[in-house]
Amino acid sequence: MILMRENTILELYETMLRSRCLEEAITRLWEEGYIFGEMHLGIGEEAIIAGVLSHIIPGDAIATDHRSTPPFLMRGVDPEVLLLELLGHQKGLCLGMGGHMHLFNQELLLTSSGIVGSSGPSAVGFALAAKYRKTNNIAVAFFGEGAMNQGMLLESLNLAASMNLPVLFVCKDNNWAITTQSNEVTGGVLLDRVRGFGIEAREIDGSDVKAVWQATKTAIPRMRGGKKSPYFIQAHCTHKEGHFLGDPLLRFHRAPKKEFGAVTGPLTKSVLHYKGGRIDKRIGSVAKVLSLIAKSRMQLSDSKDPIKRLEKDQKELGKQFSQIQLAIQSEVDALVTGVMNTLKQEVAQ
Ligand SMILES: Cc1ncc(C[n+]2csc(CCOP(=O)(O)OP(=O)(O)O)c2C)c(N)n1
Ligand SMILES: [Mg+2]
Repeated sequence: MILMRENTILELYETMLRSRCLEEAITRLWEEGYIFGEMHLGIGEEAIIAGVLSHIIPGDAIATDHRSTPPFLMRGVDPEVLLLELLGHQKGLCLGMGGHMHLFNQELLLTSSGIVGSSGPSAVGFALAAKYRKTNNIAVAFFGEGAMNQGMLLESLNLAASMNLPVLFVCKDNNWAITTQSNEVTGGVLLDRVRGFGIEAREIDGSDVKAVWQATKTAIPRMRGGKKSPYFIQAHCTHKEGHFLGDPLLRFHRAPKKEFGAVTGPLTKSVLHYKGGRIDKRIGSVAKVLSLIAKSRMQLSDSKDPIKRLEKDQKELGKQFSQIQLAIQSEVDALVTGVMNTLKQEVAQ
């Protein structure tokens, strides 16, 4: 194990917390109706993004999925420009047309897409360019475990292996793909699948930022070296907001009385409807929905929260953590107030 300096731990904490506070502010803006459409947050995966990106150097490329706010923020995109993008403003990162999912930054070689699995081909392209240009840069692909069943991601693993491309594949495994539990739709063992391509792979606890930092610190120098080769990390995590903000599975746990009728009404109707499948099948489906709601509860637990985990693991840094909390919260508050005031003035003009 490589020794971690106290400063590194504090920097990782600050990076994760800035992302968390910004996404909590985004949650409020979404709830107030300022941000339109579905909103997928990276709350719960901050340790994976922070731990990996802390080893990135200029010229490295990052391709990410629909949970793009943490990687874009942590890679150095101005948070104001990022927030304006989510608000659909023309001064946003992609002129307000990309939303939170379809983003690009040429200077930082940073891209995101809502097409599940597409970070694989993007990262392979970036890595091929780095290889042709004979730089020591790498490309990182972030994706969920659901994407591991997408053909294009498997093709990317194959190409990266056969062409010796320096791609770090980072699978953020929360075991859910929207409302599907991934172990129900995934054959075999993911690491075995990856090793079948001849790619070195390891599994870590993605809620432990120190574990992610260590794993990446070990993997990346080998990828930058003479023998370019891909590497795969499977990092387990939990999304505390479920698939997206307002996730119906979690809404039930948060306000059971209020949601009871909203859930049971349509389910009862679907069982009693005069048309449809056999009654035993219908009852089976209802039981499956109810069991999914019950299982989704575990996502609400704090036990896999990477920020709380670091606070618990490094109790001796409590004082410094508190100072960082105060500073980051006021930084994000000032950012959001400033942006919203500017927008309100623009609307009033
Ligand atoms: C090619 C494609 N198929 C389906 C979808 C719909 N979709 C959006 S997110 C998602 C689940 C992705 O699961 P995972 O990759 O595990 O990421 P997570 O949301 O769990 O972080 C699906 C199926 C899509 N956006 N793109
Ligand atoms: Mg998933």
